[in-house]
Amino acid sequence: MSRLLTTTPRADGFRMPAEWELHAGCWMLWPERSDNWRGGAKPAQHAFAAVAAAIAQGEPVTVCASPAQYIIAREMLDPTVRVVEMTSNDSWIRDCGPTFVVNAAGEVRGVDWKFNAWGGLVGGLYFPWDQDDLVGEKVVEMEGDDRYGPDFILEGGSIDVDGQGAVLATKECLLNPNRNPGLRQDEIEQRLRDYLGVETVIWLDQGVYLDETDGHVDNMCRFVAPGEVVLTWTDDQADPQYARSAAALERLSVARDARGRPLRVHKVYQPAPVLITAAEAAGVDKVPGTLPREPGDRMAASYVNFYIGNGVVVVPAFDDPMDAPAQALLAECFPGRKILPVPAREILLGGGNIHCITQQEPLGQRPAAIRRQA
Ligand code: KQY
Repeated sequence: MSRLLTTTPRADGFRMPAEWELHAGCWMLWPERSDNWRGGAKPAQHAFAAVAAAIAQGEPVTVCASPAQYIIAREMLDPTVRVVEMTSNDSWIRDCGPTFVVNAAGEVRGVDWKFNAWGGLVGGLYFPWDQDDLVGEKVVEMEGDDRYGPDFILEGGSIDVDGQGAVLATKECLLNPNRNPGLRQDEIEQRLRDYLGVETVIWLDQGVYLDETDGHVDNMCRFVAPGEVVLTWTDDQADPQYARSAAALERLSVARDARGRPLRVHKVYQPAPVLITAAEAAGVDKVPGTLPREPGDRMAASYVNFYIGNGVVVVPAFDDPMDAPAQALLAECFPGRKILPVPAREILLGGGNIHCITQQEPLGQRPAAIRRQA
């Protein structure tokens, strides 16, 4: 039984754990829409299946597929991956799915944010988004967890927590009038405190150049440990990304986390610009109301969009000379985990990357009867 709560996680003693804390599992949505994914989503489906198999090395993975795609997903996904039927508008569960919170006793609850496809009718990426908006509630109900349902638009990729009271976010996204136009910055900060159980909001101005989410922080800068972050970087001052990363570095170098610690910043060099080819663009159906794909468009490629799973870190690979240094850096940041690169161009062509298509569920202390093996 899953109850809708009218209190807040903060008031109830809950907090969002860091992604490196133990998981009960990972949730994904199966891609299929041909106006976002080229070739009827078939290349993306192979990429999603590779991500699911990599994460499944360390924790149970559930992939939600539409009724029309259920059999196909079941066939393409590793047998260790659970497939369940669920309707959605697309496959970005980081953003339309729930954020799980835990308390000191290990109880788990879900926060079911409002979702408007990254801006609704003011620059949003597709219409409608009604089924995506139900995904958070459906996942939390399937897990039998209680849920909070704030009247607040937020995507999971727009925040990143250290589990010890700090959250990273960009003003480009959270203060964008296409998200919560009625709220001031201090009111948005209070929502983050209330629903993530944090104390300190570390604001960056912008995310990655041309990121169609309005600058999600999970593509730009992530915690890798308390007091430690990775930041996407380039030394090329002619690249529009340079000013964005340099401004973020300046901000991070004076920031303190909730426990007063300064942040150690690791620069992760971005790959060379990833441009959509004519053949790739031609494979995407043009539909009014969905962001079009044009040949030569640059996608917001970043290694920072990795998933931290039990025992593994699943990292986007772009067949680029910077792949190996990014993997080496992450291996240093996560000494106890296997670094698993997965070819990610097909995910990037849809507008996001590995972190955007995954959503972790913390282990907590669930009753043994409903606790799957983690
Ligand atoms: O990167 C994400 N978190 C989502 C991107 C959505 C792209 C839709 N075309």
